Amino acid sequence: MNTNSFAFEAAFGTSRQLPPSDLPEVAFSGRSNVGKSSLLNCILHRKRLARISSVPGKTVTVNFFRGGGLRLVDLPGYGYAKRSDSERRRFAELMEGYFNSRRTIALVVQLIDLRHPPSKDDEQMLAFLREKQLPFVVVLTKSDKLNQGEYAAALARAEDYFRTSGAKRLIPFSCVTRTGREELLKEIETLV
Ligand SMILES: Nc1nc2c(ncn2[C@@H]2O[C@H](COP(=O)(O)OP(=O)(O)OP(=O)(O)O)[C@@H](O)[C@H]2O)c(=O)[nH]1
Ligand SMILES: [Mg+2]
Repeated sequence: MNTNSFAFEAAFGTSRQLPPSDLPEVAFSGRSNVGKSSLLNCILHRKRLARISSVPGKTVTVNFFRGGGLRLVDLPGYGYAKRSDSERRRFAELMEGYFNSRRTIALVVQLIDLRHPPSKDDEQMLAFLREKQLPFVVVLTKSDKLNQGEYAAALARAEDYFRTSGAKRLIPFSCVTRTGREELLKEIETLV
């Protein structure tokens, strides 16, 4: 897959604006600040294609990146406590609208911070993916933040937790060391 061919396509703030899905889509989902936009930049070898921030709640629209016969979809993160009620409602509407609008979702990449057990919101999202029978992989982010011993323990805990989750694959990942990049790209390439 030629990752240089990807370019920003469009951003949508409400689900009604979403155009019909005319390409297989890979959606990146996860808690706010887990590293979705960073991961997109990392796999596409681009520094600032998707905007990132150390402050949670950076991505507030559904963002489409198109290339290689695919569309990569950067979703706003869930579980950010400091959002207003109206923003929270708009987000819920946007996410539900995205997943319920009969799109060709070839794969959901569900991001979970390797350092922490899945949150209530993560569990809800995983249940939703199973219920909708969407194919998904779990990417365990920020693996560079753990030392060897912590890494081994966290991975063992995650393998145990996700064994029965329905995930096709569990991929430890870091956008600092690029761990997991090739494995995730391979998984995406098999879709086209
Ligand atoms: N050390 C380390 N930091 C990371 C990694 N991935 C992301 N980060 C940092 O985590 C913060 C959040 O990253 P984003 O990519 O903006 O997270 P997001 O999931 O897109 O967040 P929202 O847009 O709010 O949903 C930034 O400060 C990143 O630099 C990683 O693999 N390792
Ligand atoms: Mg983001």
